[in-house]
Amino acid sequence: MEHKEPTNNPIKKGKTLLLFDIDGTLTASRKTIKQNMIDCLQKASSYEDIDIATVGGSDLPKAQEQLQSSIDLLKFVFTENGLVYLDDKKELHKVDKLINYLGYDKYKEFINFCLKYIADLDIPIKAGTFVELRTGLVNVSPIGRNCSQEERDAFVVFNKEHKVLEKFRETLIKNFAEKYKLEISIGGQISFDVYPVGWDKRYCLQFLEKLYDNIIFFGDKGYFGGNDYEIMTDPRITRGVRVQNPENTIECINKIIEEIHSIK
Ligand code: M1P
Repeated sequence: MEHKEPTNNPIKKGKTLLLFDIDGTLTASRKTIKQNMIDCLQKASSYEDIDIATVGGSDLPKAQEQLQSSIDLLKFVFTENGLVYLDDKKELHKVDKLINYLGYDKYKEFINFCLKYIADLDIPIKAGTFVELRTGLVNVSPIGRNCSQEERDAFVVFNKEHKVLEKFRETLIKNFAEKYKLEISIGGQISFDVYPVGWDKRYCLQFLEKLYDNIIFFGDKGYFGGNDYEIMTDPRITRGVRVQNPENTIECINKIIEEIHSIK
């Protein structure tokens, strides 16, 4: 399969949306936003021709916990890739459900497969909550979402060597991706998200493309297989900006604002 580069078009005069992934882009993984990032977002959103928004795989409670007061600066908060979102009036929208797409029988078959796979896994810690059914996706974690921060950090190190997530994902792709038209994507550190093909972060673009002259997306997982790849390479955005970490995001935001305001 041909791997695409991030979209890279000239910025047009007009209204721009700066659209951010959360984990690894605005915050460290599952951590809360830092004051220097809030200050940077505050400055960006103070320009009349710029709006800011987020799109992430996590659910709304997790996004709210991470974004804290910066949520008030955002025009849109797209969670679960845009299947659940807050609009500019902070009204909640739930667009569709994974369970409507799959139905209970297929869902159960998938979950039973995952739980059997996890039961056979020899990993140092199994903390519980191995499966979290959200509105638009199901999140699967071999260590379990109940793990402590220390256990999470230890899993990251263990996974680097043993590739537990990657091997699990490959097995699920072989067994379910084609059969039920599912995507299985690693967006964080201890889990992966499973959703129908097309319900990735591009899902949110349908609510945005007519509102803005430019959409600039910032994400840390824009490489092929990462959960920012599809949106970062989508022709409906103006530009995809690959960032290394939140500090680097701040530098990239400042550069983009300069570029926007240098357009005659
Ligand atoms: O936003 C990225 C990911 O954040 C969490 O991942 P993890 O707990 O594995 O670090 C999850 O909420 C996941 O669904 C989400 O994609």
